Amino acid sequence: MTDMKIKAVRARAVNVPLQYPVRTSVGVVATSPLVLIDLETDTGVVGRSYVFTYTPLALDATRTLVASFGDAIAGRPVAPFDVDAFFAARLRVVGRTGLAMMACAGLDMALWDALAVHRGVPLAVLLGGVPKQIPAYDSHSMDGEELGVERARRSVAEGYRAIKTKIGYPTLGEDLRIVRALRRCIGPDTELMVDYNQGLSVPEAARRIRALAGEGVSWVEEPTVQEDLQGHARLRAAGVPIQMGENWCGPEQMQAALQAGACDLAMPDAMKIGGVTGWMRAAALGQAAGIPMSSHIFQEVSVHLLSVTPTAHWLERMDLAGPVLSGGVRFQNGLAICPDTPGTGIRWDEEAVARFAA
Ligand code: SMN
Ligand code: MG
Repeated sequence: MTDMKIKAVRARAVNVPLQYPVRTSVGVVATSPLVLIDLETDTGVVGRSYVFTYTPLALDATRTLVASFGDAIAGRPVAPFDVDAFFAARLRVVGRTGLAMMACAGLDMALWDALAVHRGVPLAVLLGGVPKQIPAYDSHSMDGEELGVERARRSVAEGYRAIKTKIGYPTLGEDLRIVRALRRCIGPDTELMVDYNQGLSVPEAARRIRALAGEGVSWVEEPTVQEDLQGHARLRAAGVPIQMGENWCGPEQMQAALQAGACDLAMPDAMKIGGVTGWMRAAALGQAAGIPMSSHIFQEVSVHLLSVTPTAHWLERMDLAGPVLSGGVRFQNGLAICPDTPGTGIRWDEEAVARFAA
């Protein structure tokens, strides 16, 4: 019988400023809308996590979902697999997708944090591993040449050995100009990844990727709409490794993509894949397929998850919650340092939470 029960869930909405807006070829994420979750247990331990809603338009609805789903599990054991099965059943008819999956994943991450805190160990240790130092790439945006080069120069100076930029400018010529300017700045030994954020048609993506094939780009991410698995599979022949996964809703969608041969590399999102529980199931798929597996945002939880992922590849460094966190992940010489404190290490800066309350 588990010795810890869920007592109550608190869900708070904040809209956090970003040092750099996340500019993509399909829109701009100007601020970081987050639902902060405090999962209180009957032992006094509190599990913490957050959900990123991409747009403030989804913030209030997601907060409401987290709060109502939290009410539905009050009194149950702090047992993430049990809670996962509960929501899989209760949301079967409506479909555990979109905001509902995000809310469930947020609660899952908080449950795992509570378990680890209760046992006084880092999440990576609770999962059976040891806190590791994970190679991290610095993730930038469609910054244009001047800001793009300035950010790249700073990242290399800070010790990053890989950076990602977002492209999908109006013309292929602009994409190539940016990539070549960044390459001149970072030199031949720093990896360069590009992210199209689903912005191209398959024929246009094939044209652009073939042109990029000579530029030493390490991966092309989400070149076309992420639901088009056959399209992604065809683009693998264009000459640059295809990366995708941040939009897979649950491990089942990862399985479908792998079966379709959609990608050379995988990067599930700790939230959309279903939290810690979803990630661990995805990590098993990644191991069976022998596919390198990187993280997508959620750097605080992902550094623990990649510490126990058999095909761990890169951790994405993109700080979406830092202004409301006290502490967080430390980066040194291009490595994400997994904390050896209990839980995930997520702790709120309550003054900032109040300041950015939505
Ligand atoms: C991304 C897009 C929108 C918000 C955060 C991150 C991007 C990525 O697709 O891979 O970093
Ligand atoms: Mg991406």
